Amino acid sequence: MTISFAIVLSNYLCSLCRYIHHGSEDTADEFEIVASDGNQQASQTIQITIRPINDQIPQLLDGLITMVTIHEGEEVIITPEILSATDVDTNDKLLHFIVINPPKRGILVRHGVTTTRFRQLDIAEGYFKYKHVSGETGNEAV
Ligand SMILES: [Ca+2]
Repeated sequence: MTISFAIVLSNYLCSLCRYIHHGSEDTADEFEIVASDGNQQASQTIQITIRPINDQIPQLLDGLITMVTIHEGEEVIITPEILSATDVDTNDKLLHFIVINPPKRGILVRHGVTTTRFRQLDIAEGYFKYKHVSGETGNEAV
């Protein structure tokens, strides 16, 4: 852990003292100083509480299933093994997904309603599905 702590001394007076957080996800820090008159010393620990901000990008998990096979007219529950993400500064269950390229031969359903937006919690609870609705597909996968 690197802490940037700048002290500018001018005529033995601290005219500019700053604590600069290095951007980690740690929420607490501290440093100790000593005041001295040249003969005696008194020490003090300064504790810093760092309020986290949402500045990290969500990441899709490695090893997700990228192909699912169903029969015509069937539906499949999208499970966490198919779609799951994590974010170091957000509760993973509260992550939102937005479909930017919807399926052409089916619909995405959340809690029984067609949608293009859902939460990871919907996936965890089994409320997000793909449903095939376009009829005959022939022998080729779609
Ligand atoms: Ca984030």
